Amino acid sequence: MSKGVISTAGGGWLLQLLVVVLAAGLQAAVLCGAELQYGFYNTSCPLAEALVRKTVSDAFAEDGRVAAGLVRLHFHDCFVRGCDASILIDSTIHNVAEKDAVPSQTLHGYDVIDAAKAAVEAVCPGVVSCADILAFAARESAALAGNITYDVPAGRLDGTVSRAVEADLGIPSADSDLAQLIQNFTFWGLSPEDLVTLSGAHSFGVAHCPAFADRLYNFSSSSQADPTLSPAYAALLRGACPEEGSEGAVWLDLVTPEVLDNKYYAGLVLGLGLLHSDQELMAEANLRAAVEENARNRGWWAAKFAQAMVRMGSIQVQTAGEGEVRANCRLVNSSIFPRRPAASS
Ligand code: HEM
Ligand SMILES: *[C@@H]1O[C@H](CO)[C@@H](O)[C@H](O)[C@H]1NC(C)=O
Ligand SMILES: *[C@@H]1O[C@H](CO)[C@@H](O)[C@H](O)[C@H]1NC(C)=O
Ligand SMILES: *[C@@H]1O[C@H](CO)[C@@H](O)[C@H](O)[C@H]1NC(C)=O
Ligand SMILES: *[C@@H]1O[C@H](CO)[C@@H](O)[C@H](O)[C@H]1NC(C)=O
Ligand SMILES: CC(=O)N[C@H]1CO[C@H](CO)[C@@H](O)[C@@H]1O
Repeated sequence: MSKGVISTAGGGWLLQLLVVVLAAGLQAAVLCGAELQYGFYNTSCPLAEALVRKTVSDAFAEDGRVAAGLVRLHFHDCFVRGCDASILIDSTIHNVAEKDAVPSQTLHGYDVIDAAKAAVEAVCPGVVSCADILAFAARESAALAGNITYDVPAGRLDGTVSRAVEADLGIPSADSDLAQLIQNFTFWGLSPEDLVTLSGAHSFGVAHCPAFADRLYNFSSSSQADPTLSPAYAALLRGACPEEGSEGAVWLDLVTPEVLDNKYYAGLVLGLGLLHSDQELMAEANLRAAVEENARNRGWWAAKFAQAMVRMGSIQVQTAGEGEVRANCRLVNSSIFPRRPAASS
């Protein structure tokens, strides 16, 4: 502590006060703010990430489709109440949970999360949250299906509330136009650029006919199909979904349907976006330029995707306080262990 500062008159005192107030404010922000940490389970459960990796890669070897399922589960988790594993909670006689909402009907991969959780609980019971396991599982999926690797900061707590109506209202629909999509992402602190980057997750996995059939039949008075859809692709899709009520499934990315890569963007440029919400990324000049850049350069997109997944995985996370570490990812208050203590002071 310099004597000079203390003995300086007037402005010096003010300045010092300002510095103290600012520092206190910053410290408060750090303590109250939900900061995730890389290697959060280094000492409390050093095997956690490896066990999730093993479980997901075993499941992937059995059925490669689980990778897309797990990435989508993580997205649906984070876009309702933040990344708190609220999507994993089962409905009860008292409560209809998110997983029974309309946009959740085609979600899958819950069994893989249960298996990963069981493996982790066996070595360190009550320590690793379901929300972190889901974030790790999505990361392993990106590695297995896309050779995209990144570190996942952790420390999320599991929420205790899950309501179907919130998923019905909050998960963006495939019919959304660009303005709605941007609004949705902005609400969660993600940029229009993140919207473009994360939509690249539609480079693997499937969509079922009801998600896009309105683009194929009776689209408008002047056109049977959506004119932004390539006519040849529309014809192909009508074969897969012979009428508006068809239930079949179609790959989201025609070119490399099971690989998480940038071919999705090449498809958008050619009018091969399956969902209206996909093709909408071409509706604005700056975003269209981003699509074209992604289409040209896989590594460039993959690096942005990894960073955007970390940002998505940080949405409204709770690291202390209200949340818990569930023992069973499907059940609230299933742990016999005390809650993680609130951050001190
Ligand atoms: C931009 C807004 C988004 C909309 C409107 C949207 C909508 C949809 C729809 C309608 C489906 C097909 C569901 C079905 O019919 O089975 C789907 C599938 C999928 N979505 Fe999205 N999605 C969006 C963003 C995202 C994001 C940000 C991610 C992840 C980062 C993601 C990952 C996936 C994956 C991996 C699938 C394939 C799932 C599977 O094969 O089971 N989506 N999405
Ligand atoms: C965990 O270990 C890694 C590697 O040594 C380190 O980078 C990271 O900061 C550690 N995290 C915590 C929370 O201790
Ligand atoms: C996976 O990516 C790394 C660089 O991130 C690269 O060196 C490696 O060749 C890639 N592997 C495959 C199978 O594409
Ligand atoms: C399209 O509209 C016409 C006239 O409204 C109707 O008769 C027909 O069933 C519709 N087709 C589909 C596939 O919905
Ligand atoms: C879970 O426990 C918390 C805290 O004890 C309580 O407020 C909440 O109502 C419980 N929720 C359920 C679904 O049991
Ligand atoms: C927060 C937000 O903007 N949510 C919207 C996301 O999109 C759906 C429709 O697709 C709206 O109903 C939500 O309000």
